[in-house]
Amino acid sequence: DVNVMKDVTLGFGQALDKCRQESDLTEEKMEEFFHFWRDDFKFEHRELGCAIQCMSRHFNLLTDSSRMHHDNTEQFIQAFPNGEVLARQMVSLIHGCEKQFDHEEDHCWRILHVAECFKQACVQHGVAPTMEMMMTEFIMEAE
Ligand code: BOM
Repeated sequence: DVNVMKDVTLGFGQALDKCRQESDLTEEKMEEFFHFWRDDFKFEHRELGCAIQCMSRHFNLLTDSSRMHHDNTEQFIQAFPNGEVLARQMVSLIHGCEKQFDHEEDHCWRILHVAECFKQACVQHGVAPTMEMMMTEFIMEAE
């Protein structure tokens, strides 16, 4: 559900700082990772795709061809509270999106398109967290 997705996003977002430099993702292009869920967030910077690739690698969620590693991704999600309720659904949503953009050879662009498609799929399936939830939790974690 939406709460699990909030926790997974914040967990995944922990790798953003580590990946900023190598992906050239400036704070102007994305301040914090949870902005991903803003209604008006634009998926236009290739650097964000590179950053998501780097972040996924950090958690060992990619195969050698920079596609999602299904087992590792399922385990990653299951490690969050109630993660088992979303793990399979998320893997299947991401995989469905990967299939749509498999022709894109540039990994950074492909992953950016997959990420945007994944967000839309989450909204459609009612598992996308609200910005209010994201910000409240983010502030609580910082205190
Ligand atoms: O084909 C490459 C697969 C890349 C997956 C990109 C998925 C979108 C990730 C951005 C949002 C993340 C929120 C939670 C992390 C789930 C693993």
